[in-house]
Order: sequence, then structure tokens, then C-alpha cells
Amino acid sequence: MNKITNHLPTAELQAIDAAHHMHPFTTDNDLKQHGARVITSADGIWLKDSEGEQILDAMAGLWCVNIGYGRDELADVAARQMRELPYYNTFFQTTHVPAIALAQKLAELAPGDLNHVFYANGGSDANDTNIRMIRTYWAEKGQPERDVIISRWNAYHGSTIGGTSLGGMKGMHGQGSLPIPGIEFIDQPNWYAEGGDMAPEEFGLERARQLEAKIKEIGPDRVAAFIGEPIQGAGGVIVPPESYWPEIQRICQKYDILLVLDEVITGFGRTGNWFGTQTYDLTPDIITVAKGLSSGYVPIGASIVSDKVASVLAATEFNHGYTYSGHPVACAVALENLRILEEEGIVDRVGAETAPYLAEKWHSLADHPFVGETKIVGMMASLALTPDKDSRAPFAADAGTVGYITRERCFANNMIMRHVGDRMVISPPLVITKAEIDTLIDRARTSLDEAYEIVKEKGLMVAG
Ligand code: PXG
Repeated sequence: MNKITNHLPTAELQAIDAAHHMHPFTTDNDLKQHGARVITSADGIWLKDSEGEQILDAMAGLWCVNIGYGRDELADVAARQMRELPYYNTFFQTTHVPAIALAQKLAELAPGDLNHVFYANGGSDANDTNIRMIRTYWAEKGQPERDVIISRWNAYHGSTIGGTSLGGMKGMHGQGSLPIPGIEFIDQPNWYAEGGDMAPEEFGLERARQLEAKIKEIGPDRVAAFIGEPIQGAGGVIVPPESYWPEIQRICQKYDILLVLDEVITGFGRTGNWFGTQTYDLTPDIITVAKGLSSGYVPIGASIVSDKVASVLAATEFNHGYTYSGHPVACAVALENLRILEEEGIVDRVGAETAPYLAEKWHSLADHPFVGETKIVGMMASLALTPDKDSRAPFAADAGTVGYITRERCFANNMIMRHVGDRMVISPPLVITKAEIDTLIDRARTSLDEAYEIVKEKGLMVAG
């Protein structure tokens, strides 16, 4: 058998990596200067690197390892499924048991009439599916001109052509001549950075009403759907004011516009409920899922579709699908992951116990001299770094300079906490214990202390 575990000294692995591996969202020439961190194994919430360091993974990989690392049950199910039926497609009037069973389970778990599952390999391609599905839905309803999808600046919906187009990251649009036609944007409900003197709830309404203004500008008979993450993840864990989502829902209903919630991060317990949809009491027409669906053990994503949309699509041939849509191994592993999340009461425990505990500790960081606000819903949290707590001013230095310094201190203290600009974000595995939360907070505080000293020393505590 080929040995794929750590078989070489770190420096050699890094050199081969630099020679042959192109990294996502990375300037490879910069990475070459110091080499990538090599992760070799993991258990629970702990990563191990090729130097033997134990690292607390407060990001659950990339917001996905909800049940934690090292669950043999998932490996066993994958091996069993590979022996029984490693692959078959779901095109041409065929199906198989794992795809059937997972669709049934998702229909049961997803709220309301979200009863129909279209499989993808991850979140990006599931959102590509959504674009085609939404436009096909309106065409089938006899309104093909209804093809505009409204999204939000700084949203993240993936990295494919469709996902990048739906996302509101200008730096991504710049590479590849995107967005595709028919995608429009409104501002995000980021009160801390953009709310000025408004009260948060007033600001939430103002941002939601931008949707209505945009619909009127485009013409209600041209607008197909609105898409948003219940809580923006990659954008910096931006928790909207409470007034925001009810108003968005109202506007979508008023103009008969489909509401698509991208639950790639917020799904499967992350917000303390099974779905962010429930946390915000919304009734979407489609939700996008991936990541926590398999806890990242295998790639899989899906669009979970309402009776309303599915019944219209059912009348036509939807010319769309991926070779690995409903891959049997991915479905079997996802199903086992959902069984563990459910039977071990992990989602319930997050909501009732560990998330409130983390929230109390996380908010205690707000007293730190350069922390401007702390936000948390369930097991996703962020804090804003600022040179001036009163005015919420950004730093004069380029956005992300201070965040990067802080992230580097976290790495040095063996904890993965990300920065998005000058916001720090966490999204730990849902199985994190209270004792581990204490360790997380200790390391966060130490890292903030160290970063603060560096930032002061470099003269960066200056408002811009
Ligand atoms: N929607 C949302 C809300 C996401 O967070 C995707 C779609 C795309 O999913 P896939 O499986 O195609 O990657 C995501 C992914 C980051 C980061 O830096 C976040 C994601 C992916 C990569 C990096 O926070 N989220």
C-alpha cells in the first residue's frame, strides 16, 4: 500500500508542496518563503502537525468538522459502502440506497416543506445548481424574464463561476470577469463597521429595506430570488440585527421572490439549532448545505428544495447534475454523521449548554483594550479589533494588518483562530467541552494580549 502518512521531514514535505501544490486563496510565492504547516492527524478538536505540536482547532477545519475529528464510525461506514457499492450515478432513472436514505433524513431534519434534495459535491456547486434551478423555476412558471438574483456585498457563496458571482467579494469578482449577468447586490447588515450613529435595530431595517428599493429599481417582474447566509461566515461572522431577517422575509413574500438561505456554515447545529433558518424563524424556498452535512469527512453538498419549487421543476427535465451527485460513499458517511449528531444529542447540547457557556466566556473578551465588540450565535463567534472602542473606528493601517498579527499570535499559541480583515472569528467543532472552551478562551486572551503589545509597539493603535 502507498504510504500517505507523514514519511518525510517537514522541510522536505514543504519543498515538494511548494514545487507542485497550488494552494487556494494563497500567494504561492509568499508561502514558499516559510512553507505550509503540515497537518498529520487529528482527534476531537485537536490537530497534530508534522513537528508534533497539538493545536486547538477553533475553526473546525474550514467551518465544517462539526462532530470533531477521529470518529471511526464514519471511516467504517465509508469502507463498508466502498465494498458494497463504491459508485453508481443517479442519472438515467437510477438510484441507490444511500442517496434515498440521506434525502429522506434531510427532508425530516429540514424545517417546513423543504422536502426535496438535489445533491452536489460542496457548497459552491450547490449554489450553481440554485442559480439554474431558480431561473428554470420562473421559466416554467411562464416568467422567463424573472432571472435576476439579489445578493449582498461581502457575502460568500463559493468559488465556482456561479458561487463567485452570487458572492459579494469584489476581490474575487476581479479575477475571471465576474459576476455573470443578472446578479445584483445590496449592502450587508454589518452594524459595527457600517452602522454609524444608527441604533442596530434601525440599521437592520434600513439594510433590509435596501432589498425593497433594489426590487423596485430592477422591476419586481424581473427579480427571481434573494440569497443570503443567515449569518455571514467568511465575511467575518456578521450577526445581523434582530430586525433584519423578518423584514427580508416580509419583502420577499410581498413581491413573491424566492428566498434562498445559504446554510453551508449555519447548517447542522452551528447556530444551536439544526439550521439557521430555525434560529431566525424563516421560511426559505431553498437552502444550500455542505460542510457540516458530512462534518467534512467527505465532500458533499446539496440544495434542499421546498414543495413549492420542486413541484414546478418536476414538470420538466432539469438538464443539470454532477457525476458525483448523490455519491453513495458521501451519502453513507453523511447519514452516519447525522446519526451521531442526533443520537449523541450534540445539536441539543450546543443549544442548551456549551454555546451559552462559550458565549459568556467570549463576551468576557470585550473588556480587552482593543476589542470593540464580541458577537456570537451558537458556535460561531467574532470579535472586532479597533484602535478606538467608543467610535468603532477602523485602524489607519490597511485592513487586516492588525488581524493578521493577532492570528499569528494565535498560531504561535497553538490555536487556530482566523482573521477576516480586523475581525477575529471562531467556529469550533460542536463537540468542544466546557474545559476545552476554557482553554480556547485562555489562548485567545493570551494571543490578544501579545498582539496588543505588538500593535502598540508598531504604532498601529491609530484610527483611520
Ligand atoms: N456558501 C457558504 C456560506 C460558504 O461558507 C460555500 C458556500 C462554498 O462551499 P464549498 O464547499 O464549495 O467551499 C462556503 C464555503 C473562509 C472560507 O475563508 C469559507 C468557505 C470556503 C473557503 C474558505 O472562511 N466557505
